[in-house]
Amino acid sequence: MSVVTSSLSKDQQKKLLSLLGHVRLHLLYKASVHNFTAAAFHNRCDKQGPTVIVAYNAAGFVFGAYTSKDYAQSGEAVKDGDAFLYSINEKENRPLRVAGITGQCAFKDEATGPNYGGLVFLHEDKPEFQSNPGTSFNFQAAAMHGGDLKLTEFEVYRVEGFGDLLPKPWRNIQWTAERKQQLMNAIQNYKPDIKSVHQARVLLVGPVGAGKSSFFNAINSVFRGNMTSQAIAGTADKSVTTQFRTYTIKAGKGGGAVPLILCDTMGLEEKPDAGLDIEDLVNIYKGHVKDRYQFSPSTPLVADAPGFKQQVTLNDCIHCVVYVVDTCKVSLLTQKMLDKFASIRKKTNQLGLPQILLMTKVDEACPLVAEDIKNVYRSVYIQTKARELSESLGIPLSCVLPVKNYSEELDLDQETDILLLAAVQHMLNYADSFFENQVLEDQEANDQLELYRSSDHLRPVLSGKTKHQVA
Ligand SMILES: Nc1nc2c(ncn2[C@@H]2O[C@H](COP(=O)(O)OP(=O)(O)O)[C@@H](O)[C@H]2O)c(=O)[nH]1
Ligand SMILES: [Mg+2]
Repeated sequence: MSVVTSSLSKDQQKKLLSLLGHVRLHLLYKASVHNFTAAAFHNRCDKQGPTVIVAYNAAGFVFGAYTSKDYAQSGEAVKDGDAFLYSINEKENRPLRVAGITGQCAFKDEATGPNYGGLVFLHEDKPEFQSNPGTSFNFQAAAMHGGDLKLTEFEVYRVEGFGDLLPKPWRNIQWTAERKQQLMNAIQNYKPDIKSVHQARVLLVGPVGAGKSSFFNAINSVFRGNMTSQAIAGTADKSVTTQFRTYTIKAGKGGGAVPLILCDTMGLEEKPDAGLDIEDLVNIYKGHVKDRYQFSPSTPLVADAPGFKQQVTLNDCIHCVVYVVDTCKVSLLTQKMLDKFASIRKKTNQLGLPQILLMTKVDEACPLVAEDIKNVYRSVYIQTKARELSESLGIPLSCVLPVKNYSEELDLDQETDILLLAAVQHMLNYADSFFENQVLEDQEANDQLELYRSSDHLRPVLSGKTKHQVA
């Protein structure tokens, strides 16, 4: 009996796995061997759990669809927040990944070939597919398959290993009481590199309900040694937080302030006139927004309003931006929300602010993590979601930090604390890199002044910046 082998090259397989995470692919069906018919496909691929379709055309495209659901010829439209279309191209290092249109089904589970709306395979039992961008999935036909609608090969693989634990964690964490104490000491004794700055100011940005307020509460609880809920957390659809709040953290009851200020904002909403406004955000970055300023999405803060702080120093500015995303909702982030993130990232990059991505609710997202938080860096699911977020938001994986905030618990837990504290330490390290840049910029500005003093040329205008003031 001949063995059916995969047509994927090593490079193609690597790229495909980069979309799926730490999984195994088991070839179920190969059309050139088993026939290009819907019946042959269903015979081998029904009720197999998560699968990925790999289609090939003569134009050199390798593309297809992933679904976490079964094919079962039920006649139903199947919803699957995890489903996506993809395309791998030799010339592109990064595969194209297209998430489904919100509210639309991933595929029609019928006796036909796999029908993902945008891509319909084995149409009329022929080695062909139909391309309908805009149905269930939005994509550019040229980038997906190059417009060549004939299939040279068509394979389906079972995706195995989701829900597994990695043999080795992808980040090493010491889960000991000593480590917790070490992290607490390091954070409490933190000193910004610039003498005039007293503490790192970290801004939390993200959709409503992502866990921004809960993160502050959790960190505050860790330092207090008991559960606190100073920032109001909630579950309402619309932003519960509508004020700009800056929170200081005390080390123990009546203890000194930890050199970290966490700033909590109104949530991001996808509609243009709702949620945090980008102009307001820039004013926050520059330190112009006063504590307890009441946001109004339809009327952003203007320079002469009472909530606007005129005189600002580097102390008032944001030193590190933390995007907060609910791990359970990673696959459900809409294009509009991703666009909002992209425009915020662009602005934040322009201002030279370091950025971190916090993935909250890892306990809700993965039962293995709910069972034991120490599994956070061993859960295949969490790793996959971290990669997915890093890809879709364009943030390096090294800046993605999964955490669990306290939500229903009455008592603190050492391991949860360590994960939270490690995230804070990262934020302080990133704030440091911002301070380093400020020192360098100042130095450059001074050097430039010196240069012009010692010559007869006109003095340059130094972008209107005074020392330690951000334009
Ligand atoms: N299980 C779990 N629930 C969380 C976590 N973080 C936040 N929550 C819950 O999610 C809901 C929204 O959180 P909130 O902090 O108000 O989100 P915000 O709108 O970003 O400030 C609340 O009910 C929290 O208790 C987490 O890490 N794990
Ligand atoms: Mg909030």
